[in-house]
Amino acid sequence: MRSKKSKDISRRQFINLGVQGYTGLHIAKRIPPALLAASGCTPGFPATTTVHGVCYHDCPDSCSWEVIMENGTIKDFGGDQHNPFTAGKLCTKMETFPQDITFNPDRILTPLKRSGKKGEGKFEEVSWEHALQGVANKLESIVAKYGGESVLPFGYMGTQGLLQKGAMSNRFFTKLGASQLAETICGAAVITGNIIVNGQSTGILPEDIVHSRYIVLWGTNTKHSNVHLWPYVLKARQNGAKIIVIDPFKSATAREADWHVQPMPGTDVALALGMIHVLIEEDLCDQDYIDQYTVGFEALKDHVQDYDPATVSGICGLEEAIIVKLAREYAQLQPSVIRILVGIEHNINGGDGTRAVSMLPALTGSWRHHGGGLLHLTYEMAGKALNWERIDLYKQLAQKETRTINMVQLGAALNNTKLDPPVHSLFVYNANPMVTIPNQNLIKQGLQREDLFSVVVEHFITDTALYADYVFPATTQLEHWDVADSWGQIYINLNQPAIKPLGQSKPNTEFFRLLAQKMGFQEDCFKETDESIARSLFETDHPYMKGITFDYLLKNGWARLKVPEPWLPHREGNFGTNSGKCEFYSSYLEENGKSPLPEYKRPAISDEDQKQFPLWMLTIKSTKGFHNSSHANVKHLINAEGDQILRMSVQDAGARGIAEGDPVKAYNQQGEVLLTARIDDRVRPGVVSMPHGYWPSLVKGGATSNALTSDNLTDLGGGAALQDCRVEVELRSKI
Ligand SMILES: Nc1nc2c(c(=O)[nH]1)N[C@H]1C(S)=C(S)[C@@H](COP(=O)(O)OP(=O)(O)OC[C@H]3O[C@@H](n4cnc5c(=O)[nH]c(N)nc54)[C@H](O)[C@@H]3O)O[C@H]1N2
Ligand SMILES: Nc1nc2c(c(=O)[nH]1)N[C@H]1C(S)=C(S)[C@@H](COP(=O)(O)OP(=O)(O)OC[C@H]3O[C@@H](n4cnc5c(=O)[nH]c(N)nc54)[C@H](O)[C@@H]3O)O[C@H]1N2
Ligand code: SF4
Ligand SMILES: [Mo]
Repeated sequence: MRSKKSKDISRRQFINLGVQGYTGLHIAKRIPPALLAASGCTPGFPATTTVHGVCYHDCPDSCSWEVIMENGTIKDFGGDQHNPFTAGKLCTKMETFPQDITFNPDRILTPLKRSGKKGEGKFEEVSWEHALQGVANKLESIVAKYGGESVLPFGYMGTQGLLQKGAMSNRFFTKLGASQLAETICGAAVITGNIIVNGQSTGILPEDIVHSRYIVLWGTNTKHSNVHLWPYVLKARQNGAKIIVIDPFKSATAREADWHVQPMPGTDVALALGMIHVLIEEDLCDQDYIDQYTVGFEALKDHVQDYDPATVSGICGLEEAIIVKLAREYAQLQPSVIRILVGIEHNINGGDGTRAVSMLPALTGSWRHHGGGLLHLTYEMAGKALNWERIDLYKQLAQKETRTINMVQLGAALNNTKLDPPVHSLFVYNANPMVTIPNQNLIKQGLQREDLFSVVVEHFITDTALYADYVFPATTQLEHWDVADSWGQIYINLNQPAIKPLGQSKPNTEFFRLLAQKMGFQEDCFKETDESIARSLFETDHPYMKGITFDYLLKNGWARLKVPEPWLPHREGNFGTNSGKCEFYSSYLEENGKSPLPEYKRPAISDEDQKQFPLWMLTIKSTKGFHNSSHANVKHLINAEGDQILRMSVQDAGARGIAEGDPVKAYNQQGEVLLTARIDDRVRPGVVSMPHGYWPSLVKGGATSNALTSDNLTDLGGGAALQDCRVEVELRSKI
């Protein structure tokens, strides 16, 4: 989530809850002895030691963990009991992380070279020396022939640790003069939308939600995707707060809410503008706050004339009374807070939807109250506090500004022979685009190209790795150093290796260090060790970092940034925009040919397509066991989830003669997916949903969620409009 793109956006200015019990597992008993031996752990260590670490997943919680080592083996593993945010508990899927990932018998432990056809999954084991030389030779010839930009790095948030995510790879690819990747699949549109209005994406602190009295979880499935925020939300409810969920899907969170508002997907912008209409009509705004700290109110007032409750009701499919009630309660029950993550963004109205929603706290003056305002991201805090110059050191290696390719359109880029130069080499690390990027079939077609040289650095033979020419074995979080900030809370963590790398696996950083050597890159920065990079990040005198040193974290694992509290970022304005105010009206967007005020855009679908593919398909992170595509190869988790299911309403199922448990096919121009029908009230008529994360090679039909999604972009930020997806569904025979 926090990534280069978000920093660019701000630069361009546009834009204990009580310990719940230590649930660590007695790992040593469960891990096959052969694998333990492979970890280099030999009995005979003198005492029990605790090694501090942090979860590496792209998740707002960034949980701190403890690895209890005894006699050199992992005795116990679990959430840190002392860290108030982690509160001694990891999420269900991560409690068994050592067995499921680090010690999974399917893990790749040597470099592999393709010996069959692309996609066939046939590889031979080769030495590091052989594999690195093979990659370096090929890379040199590709760069000599087509230039550095013909190489596309595709690294994402498989690990969000600051070292293993990009510290060495960014140096490597910048020196090579490779194409750059726009990391837009997650957060691009919401971050852009919020920054345009409020100048930053940091709102209130997550813990402060306990002070809120009206909590709107807008397009976010807190109970599943932000597990450690949920107890704070429940605490607020104990204190008298009302919990509202706005989501076209009856998510696990929506089921627990006091009120679930279920609009049609992609219509949040209209709903928020409708609420603003009511706030203004009924004189529910905080005019004093508006006068002092905002710009463009009069223009907004005129604009929302078009968004009266009757019109909005037609767009969102909600009764007028719902829109009115939501606006009234939101304004009157203070402190009110809106929690947004990424649910709003993945459609063509994603950026404007976020803009409209992000304006609401300034209109009602919610920012004045402790626990009131917007709860969005937190990465900007660590972004200021850590020695970011060290993370950005790679920029000094740039010889020229190279082109940028949007990750959302990977399939198009791989298949576009007219690109100058075409993509001749792809490096994938910390990502599994065959599962997570829209337009799966186009990506597959690109990866099958015989003239594409592809290298994957991974833990497993993922569906992306199946197509690689070389696969390199990466270490997991138990085996390498890292430093983690967070985009969902304000703790900094140091992750120390608890065990030696299994087999011949190496950290991403080491892979790029070794490849740099082979390529003859001479700069000192390619020799820097992980520990040295980690130490350098703490060379800062920023007040948030007072007392938080590398040595402190070595001993304690984690620390909370020393931010001023109570944290009321916009009690008196202080917005990060050019005007210093909350900008309802954006001159920046106007200058750039976009609408200065947020507006609802009807999806551009022809009548013909609408007839052929009438159902709106949501492909969402609704499983308990998977994290995007991660863990979706772990047998007990797959068994617990079962087959890919399609949720549909009684009406839509009836119209197609489909009964509960029937085998069905969902299809559109992009592809088709085989599913099992689940008929219930989780989606409204006209909308269907399926879970995201399954691997094509592990399911019937060989296709998963992103075989149906398109690579259309969002209105702002170049994000993925992947939830703007239409399908038809039909019964298939039960053979
Ligand atoms: N268990 C688990 N936790 C995770 C992840 C995971 O894969 N599994 N992934 C992590 C990542 S990468 C991220 S970014 C976060 C994301 O965290 P969230 O933002 O909470 O994630 P999503 O599940 O993508 O979307 C949340 C909800 O948005 C709804 N939604 C879809 N379209 C719309 C719309 O147009 N309007 C509205 N109002 N709602 C809509 C969906 O139905 C879904 O229930 O979660 C992180 N945490
Ligand atoms: N249809 C649909 N598509 C979506 C979404 C959706 O809701 N619906 N959500 C989107 C969102 S919000 C996101 S963030 C993206 C996520 O997309 P990805 O970043 O591709 O996420 P993952 O599927 O978790 O894949 C991460 C990979 O990194 C690997 N990995 C982990 N640690 C390391 C390491 O230290 N080294 C190396 N080399 N590899 C490592 C893991 O084994 C895993 O295979 O998916 C997006 N795609
Ligand atoms: S995935 Fe999220 S909730 Fe689960 S352990 Fe990791 S950081 Fe915590
Ligand atoms: Mo994400």
